[in-house]
Amino acid sequence: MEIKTDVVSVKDQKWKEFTLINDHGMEVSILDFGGIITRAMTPDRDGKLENVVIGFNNYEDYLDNPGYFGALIGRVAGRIEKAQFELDGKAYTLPKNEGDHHLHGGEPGFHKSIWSVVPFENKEEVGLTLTLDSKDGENGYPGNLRMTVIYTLTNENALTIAYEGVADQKTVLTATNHSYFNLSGNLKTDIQEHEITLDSSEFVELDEELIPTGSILNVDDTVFDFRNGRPMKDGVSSEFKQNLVANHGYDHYFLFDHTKEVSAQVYEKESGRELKVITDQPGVVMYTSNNLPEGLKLRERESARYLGLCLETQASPASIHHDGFPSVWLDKDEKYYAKTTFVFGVRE
Ligand code: G6D
Repeated sequence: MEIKTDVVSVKDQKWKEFTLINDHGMEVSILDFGGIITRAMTPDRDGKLENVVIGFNNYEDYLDNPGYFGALIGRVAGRIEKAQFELDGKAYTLPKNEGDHHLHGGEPGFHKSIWSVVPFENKEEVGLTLTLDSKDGENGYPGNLRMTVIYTLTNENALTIAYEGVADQKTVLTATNHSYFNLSGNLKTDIQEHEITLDSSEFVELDEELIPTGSILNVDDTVFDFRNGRPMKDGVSSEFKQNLVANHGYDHYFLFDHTKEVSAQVYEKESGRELKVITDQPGVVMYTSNNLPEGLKLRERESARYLGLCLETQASPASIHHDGFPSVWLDKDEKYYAKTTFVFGVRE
């Protein structure tokens, strides 16, 4: 096990990039800026190590990062309708950073903050403990919040992301990581042939602005039924309204049935790579990069639609305005805790 540390100069800033390396050669590189996963090298069925996440070639591009590549997201991942909510009789207004709504914690959010990083290492695992203090009123959110995120890489090629948060006032919080996975290796192909399996029989209906309508729909007899595996391309060709509002793909919160240990699984048959997601979260936003800006300079090529699969495990911001959704409310001094493990394997 090894941790390499590099200093990256970006304009007048100096960021640190930590590369976690296990005994089988798997590598994950993470910045103190936004806790961004810039690269993840995993083996294909022949043992060839290739990158399986979208990342910029030029680190300066993470200053903009319109797709939130690889970043920690918060305080609230997803959209808060009309950028407002009421808490204990007081109205809170957040920045409207996407139309009339608030997306992914606003700017600078978790994804553009410098986190304090402490590496750790033992013979079974290597990792980083990241901490961030978000002040009361930052981006309109109530409460002084102390966030801790622990990235851990094991010799089972598992990357665990554990989140902890506590605030001195009641607030809202659901954090995630916004990596775009592409198991073909070095972005050789897009993700349309990736086979996806989700332990989920329900998903959240969206309106034309991608805002939850308050309805939860059943996946039966739709291309949202991933219980027995389905190629992502089914959502691209579908004429189902929910695929059309997402601009010919998926951008939806799936509620897990919790009938299996593995809540989500992705398989890419050419490389043999398989990704299993094990999480304590009630659901996941699966985004198939339908709106990925084209022409961005990535490590291996220019960006294009459908180049990465986001599996943003989290609770649902719809719970702010509707009953019956996995809650994002956090009481004063209550410990927020979330944990998701991404296990990178191969099928022969
Ligand atoms: C688009 O609608 C999608 C979001 O789900 C995604 O997180 C973002 O791009 C990066 O706004």
